[in-house]
Amino acid sequence: MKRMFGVLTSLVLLMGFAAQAQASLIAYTDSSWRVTASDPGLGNWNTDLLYNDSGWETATVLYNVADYLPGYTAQGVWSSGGQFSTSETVIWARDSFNLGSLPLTAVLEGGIDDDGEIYVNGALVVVENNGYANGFLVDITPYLTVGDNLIAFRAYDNFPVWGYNHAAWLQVDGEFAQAVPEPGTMILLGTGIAGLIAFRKRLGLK
Ligand SMILES: [Ca+2]
Ligand SMILES: [Ca+2]
Repeated sequence: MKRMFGVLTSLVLLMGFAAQAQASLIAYTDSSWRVTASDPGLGNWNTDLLYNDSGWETATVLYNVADYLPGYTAQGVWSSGGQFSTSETVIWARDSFNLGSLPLTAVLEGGIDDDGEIYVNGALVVVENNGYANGFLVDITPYLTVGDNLIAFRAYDNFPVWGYNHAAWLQVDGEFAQAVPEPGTMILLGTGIAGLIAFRKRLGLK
């Protein structure tokens, strides 16, 4: 009976292992992003990983999103003019991230004060043009690729009635299939398989 329990446990472990997904933070706005308040024009700033953004500045961090939404890693960013600049009311921003494998799911979440567009590897994935600050959440899984990925956005403040309080943040959270089981799981699986073999022998199976 004990052995039977061991076999059942090993089967449950095997099933759990097969279905396991590992949550992972893929990208988020912080001071490492490249930002400019000067219109880059109709270039390839939002489509080309190799676009030369050496003339751009590093993002100015305005606040930690976690101060308002616990659990988030992203930071609210803008150009060096800061959150209340009357001259830098539009920014262009970009960053890249590397994926060793494709995630099972990847969700882009964030907020812009007030509007803008977000691109992932050149694909337009978010269009914000409702005229006020708001958040968004979109599945970007189909747009990702193994290797380097480009994420870029333009954000603009179009609601001066309430002040030029511009800011933007985004975060990409993914779930990956767990490719390598942890050592502890390996031992448990090994024990389970040994138990399964012993159980089959007891039943006269080879
Ligand atoms: Ca908006
Ligand atoms: Ca605003």
